[in-house]
Amino acid sequence: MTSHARTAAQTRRASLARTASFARSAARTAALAFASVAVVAFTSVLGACSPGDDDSAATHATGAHPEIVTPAPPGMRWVPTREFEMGWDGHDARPDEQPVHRVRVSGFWMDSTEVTNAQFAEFTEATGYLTTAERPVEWEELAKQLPPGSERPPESDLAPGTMVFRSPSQVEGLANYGQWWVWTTGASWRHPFGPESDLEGLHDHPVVHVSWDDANAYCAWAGKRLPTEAEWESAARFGHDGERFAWGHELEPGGAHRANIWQGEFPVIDKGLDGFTGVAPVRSFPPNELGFYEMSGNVWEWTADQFRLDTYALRSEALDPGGCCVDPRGPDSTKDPRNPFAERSYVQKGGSFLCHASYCSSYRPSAKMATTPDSAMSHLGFRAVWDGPPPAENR
Ligand SMILES: [Ca+2]
Repeated sequence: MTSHARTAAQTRRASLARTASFARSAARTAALAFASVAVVAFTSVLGACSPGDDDSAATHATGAHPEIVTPAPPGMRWVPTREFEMGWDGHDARPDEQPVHRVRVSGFWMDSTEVTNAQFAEFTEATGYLTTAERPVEWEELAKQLPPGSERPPESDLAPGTMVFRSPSQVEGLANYGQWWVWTTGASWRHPFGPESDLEGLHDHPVVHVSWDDANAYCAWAGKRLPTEAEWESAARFGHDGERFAWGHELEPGGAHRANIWQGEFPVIDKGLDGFTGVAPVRSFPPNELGFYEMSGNVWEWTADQFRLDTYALRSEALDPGGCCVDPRGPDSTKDPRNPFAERSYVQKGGSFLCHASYCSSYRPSAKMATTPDSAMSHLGFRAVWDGPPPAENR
């Protein structure tokens, strides 16, 4: 076994170790611990709406009654009900993006930015919540996610930790992601680069190293939820339906960088020509027409939908010719070749600062990844949706 192969095996084992912690964490988090907290927090959020918050959709007074303020939490934007072609069939489309099919997505509120470290800190300070990466793994749970007869990994692999991106000096091909993803004991959202790192200067960065379970726990506390993939894509594509990128057909229109992605040789050299190597603060790039920032690049964002490679094929087969799928949700079960033993795997959207055309052009709005609900990584965050009433002009 080569050193790279050993690295990959260790990485995989550690990744599966995180997978196994899901059942425990799910039992301890969103469904139970925060249901009551959410009510209190949500009331607080509503109370925070004020005309002085110039970044909030909540400040949008109606034209007819300027004294009436839309009761949305701060920092959220409205996505109107609309139809669009979901998916992509261009030259770089992957099987899970096809076939393109028409969907109708009802209006909804969504965070204008990825949830930041400062916002996530409010949640943990209010609740004492520990993320998946901050808790040790129970071998009994891990074993359920592994092939029968799997040996117990060493204790070091069961200690709290998460997957940290580390740019290698060289790589042997791009198939073995263990060359740049390193299981790091002591890393977490509070210590994003390892146990010696902290959040100094990073409070306006998107929170990372949060699992799907963690994201849902935050959402429950905030009175929100994760977007469906269709909702996310509706917001991301707005104004540019049928185009390759969220801003048009060109990656760098007029030479302008529109997202925090990778320039150079992935994963060895990131030239940072877009202004950033690594995660960028939220609002670093222009928002789209609806006011959403960083819908492409920066960090991947969890959605509520489970993953199947054939989700769109099955959906399209169920439609009449020329039909439209209304408010589609993900499948009821997972079928993820990347995580064959996982009971569940959830879709992520938007791509990250690691995305490069040579490896994954996943900053396209139809592109996606998927991982198990307990996975946490350096480039994975989320934003939330709120099921409140539409702004007055949409009623
Ligand atoms: Ca960059």
